[in-house]
Parts: sequence; C-alpha cells; structure tokens
Amino acid sequence: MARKPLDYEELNENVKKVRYAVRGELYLRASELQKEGKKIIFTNVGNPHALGQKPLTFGRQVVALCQAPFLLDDPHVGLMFPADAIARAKHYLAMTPGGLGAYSDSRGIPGIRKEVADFIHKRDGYPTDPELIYLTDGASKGVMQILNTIIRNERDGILVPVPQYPLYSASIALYGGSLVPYYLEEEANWSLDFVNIRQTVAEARSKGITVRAMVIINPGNPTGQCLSEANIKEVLQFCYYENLVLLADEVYQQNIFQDERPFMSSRKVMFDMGPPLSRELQLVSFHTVSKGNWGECGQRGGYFEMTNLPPKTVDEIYKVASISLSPNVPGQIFMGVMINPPKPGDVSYPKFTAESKYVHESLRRRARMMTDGFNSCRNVVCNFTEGAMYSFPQIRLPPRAIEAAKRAGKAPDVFYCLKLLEATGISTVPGSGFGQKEGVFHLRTTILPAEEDFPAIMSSFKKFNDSFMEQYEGYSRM
Ligand code: DCS
Repeated sequence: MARKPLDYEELNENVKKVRYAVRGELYLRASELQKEGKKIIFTNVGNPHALGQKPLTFGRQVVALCQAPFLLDDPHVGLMFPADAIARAKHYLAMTPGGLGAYSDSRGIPGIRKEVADFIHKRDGYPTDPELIYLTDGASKGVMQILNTIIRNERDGILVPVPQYPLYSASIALYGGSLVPYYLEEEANWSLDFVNIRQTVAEARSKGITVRAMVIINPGNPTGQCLSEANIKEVLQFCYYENLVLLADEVYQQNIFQDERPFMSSRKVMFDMGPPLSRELQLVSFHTVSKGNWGECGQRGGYFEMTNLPPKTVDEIYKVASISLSPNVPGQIFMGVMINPPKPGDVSYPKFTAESKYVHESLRRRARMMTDGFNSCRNVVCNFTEGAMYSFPQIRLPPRAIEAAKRAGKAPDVFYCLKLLEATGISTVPGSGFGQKEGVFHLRTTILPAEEDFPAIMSSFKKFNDSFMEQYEGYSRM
C-alpha cells in the first residue's frame, strides 16, 4: 500500500532532522518519573515562574485591566489598582481600538514599537526608527523569521557559538541551512577566539559553504559569560570584513551578576565605532519579556530591531510576518511595560523597584551558590554564571563511566544526567544538547530553583556526584 503523506517516512526531512534537547530525553524521563510520584526539580528550562518566581505586580495590573476593560468603568477600580497602572492600561487600550481581542499590525502595535525605539535610544545613546522594530511572540519567533529570511539552501552557513542554545541549531536544520559551529573557549571564561573562528570560516568555505551570518548570545546561554566590549568590537569587525549579518541575541541583558562589565549592546558598540561599520554592517538584535527580572515566558512577548537593512528587505520581512497576521497582543503590552517601567515619582515605582531588586539579587546569590557548589564536587569544574540564568559545569567522567555509558547505549553525559535524575530528581540537560568539544562533557542546569531549596539541592547533587565518581573511578576515602 502507498504510504500516506503524513506517515513518518514521508515527512519533510528537515523536520525529522531537528533536535531540541531542552525538552528531549531527559525531560521526557523526568516527566515519566513525576507521573510515578517522584519529586522532580525541573531545571531544564529557563522558565522562572514555573519554579515559583512571582510576577512583577505592575505588568500584571496593566495587562489585567487591558484584558478586562470593563473594570476601568467600575467606580471601585481605584481601590484595586494604582493610578499609574490604570493610566497605563488606558494608554495601551487607546493604541488598540479593538482591544486585546483584535489582531494588531503584523509588525506589532505602532505605539509600542515607538516605545521600544525610545528604550533602545536611551539604552544605547543612538536613536532608531520604530519602522525597524518588529514585535514577536517571544524572541524565538523573531530568530526563526530572520534565519528563514537568510537561509536560501543547504550551502548557506550560519556561524553559531558552541555550546549554543538549540533554538539556533534546530531552526537552521528546519530551514535547511548549514550550521557552522565556532567553539567558545571554556578555559578563557567562554570567550571567543578569533584565530579559531577564522579557521572555522575558511574550512567551511573550502567545503563550498557560503557563510552569511554570525550569531552571538550575550550574556551566554548555556555558558553564562558576559562579553567584553573588546570582544564585541572584534565580532563586529569580523562580521564587517567577512560580509556577515550579525544576529545579536541579547535576551539576557538584564540578567547580569558581575559588576565589572555592565551590559553593552552590540548596536551601541557598533555605533560607538562609527563609520563605515555603523553605516554598513547589517545587525539584527533580539529581546524578550521571558527573561530579566520579569521572567514572563508564558506571555510570549519579544522584539527584533534591524540596523542597516535595506527598506526592500524590511518589507519582505513584513510580508512574511503578515502570514501570521499578528503577534500575540497581551505579549506586546508586556513588552511595552518591560521597556517602559514605572519611573521615580510614579505611585508604583517603590513597589516595582523593590520587587525587581529582590529577584535580581536573589538570582545573583543563586548564581554564586551554584558555581561554588559545583566547584566543590569531585571532577566538576564550573565557570561563574556572570549573566543569563544557567550553570554549565564540566563533568570529568572517568573512562569506566564512559564505557558503562557505551554499554547502556547512551552518550556519556546523557548517562550521567539520567543517573542524576533517578537518584536525586534533579532534571538537567546533557551538554551534548548544546554542543561541546569532542570528549568533554557538561550538563546545564538553571539557577532558578527557589533560593531556600539551594542548600538541599547542591548537597544532594554533591552526594550523587561524588558517589558516582567513586563508583567509576574506584576512589576510596581512606
Ligand atoms: N534566545 C536565547 C539565548 C534563549 O535562551 C531563549 C530562551 C530565547 C532566545 C527565546 O526565548 P523566548 O522565545 O521565550 O523569548 N531560552 C530557553 C532555554 O534555554 N530555557 O528556557 C527557554
């Protein structure tokens, strides 16, 4: 009998090629164990609210009023909501004549795109045009749309950091392009090494790949490094001379836990460098409401900003965005609130500041506790989480553990992470899901579990790890 179009064998090969480890084998096993009644600590996804983080009040007040505009006609509304939230809800509702139930412009509500432009101007010191800002359902949709626009065929290469967040590898596979990996230097705090990167590009070209774009993730996921201004300059120069569009994933710009290098956007560094780069280098930057102190992952708000793209290209991107009609409208309002939060003098300012600071400081403490905890374990070494919300320790697996994994038909890091899950309920993602150098093993965990649970989590990790190492190394404590 002829196979039917949606039989597995007949599917689009690109779809079958996609791998997305953040919700892969470990996650599935963790879900199974949870169903069987085991307590699971899900640290596989950077999903703060799922691990108990409370929403910042102001954003929820504004969106609640936008969702239920009849509350604004209630004479008691002022008892339930502060005046600035009421004013802000009215401000956004005035921008959306049909309210939250209507599609918006496919690029997002013009008034919010203007607010994003003001935010970028204030952040970088250089103005931008709202017409070059598109609102999206989280940053993911924007990244996918831009990759789709760039990739023409399997010979088009995209330089992606390794380890990387698998949105990139998965989307490049889906659109049928080629991922050109460049390795971050773990020993040099996950920085970029341009000698290696040049070599990587030369090798790709010698295989007939046209390298067209370079992705940077700053601060890094899963690696947690904050790039220095000097490193960003090198990236920009490299992209300019190699004729690459730079895709700057800056979704963790608010999650900075070191004090030496405040966040600098690639766009700012590029404008600081002046012409010819500032006039010619093509740059797309991404942001989201899912991260930062907000962590509003479920709201699906994001934007991308395009610098030095010709109007005809911007129009093509608009055309393709139009196929989806409209980004999610509540997500757009979250974006508006995030980039334009309460200001000094506003009624909600003290509460907003206290809540944001609490989240930020707690994450900073958790970043420290996690790094220190990992570094206290046998055969585990870990760079400090300078930014973002992950820890990516290297696990030095003894040869006997690697052999045992082989016998079990598992990659060594998957083997280790599965054992960790079974023993402790801690659900992580094996480093192979993000890419790592041959023969080197990692795991990724978020720094998001509740702060009060950290001592127990780290001590249960240590207990598991040290006994695992003892088992496979024949180590004995005399
Ligand atoms: N870029 C990076 C570097 C990310 O880490 C994520 C999400 C995104 C973009 C997309 O997020 P939104 O679509 O929600 O804006 N990070 C995933 C992760 O590694 N764990 O959780 C989600």
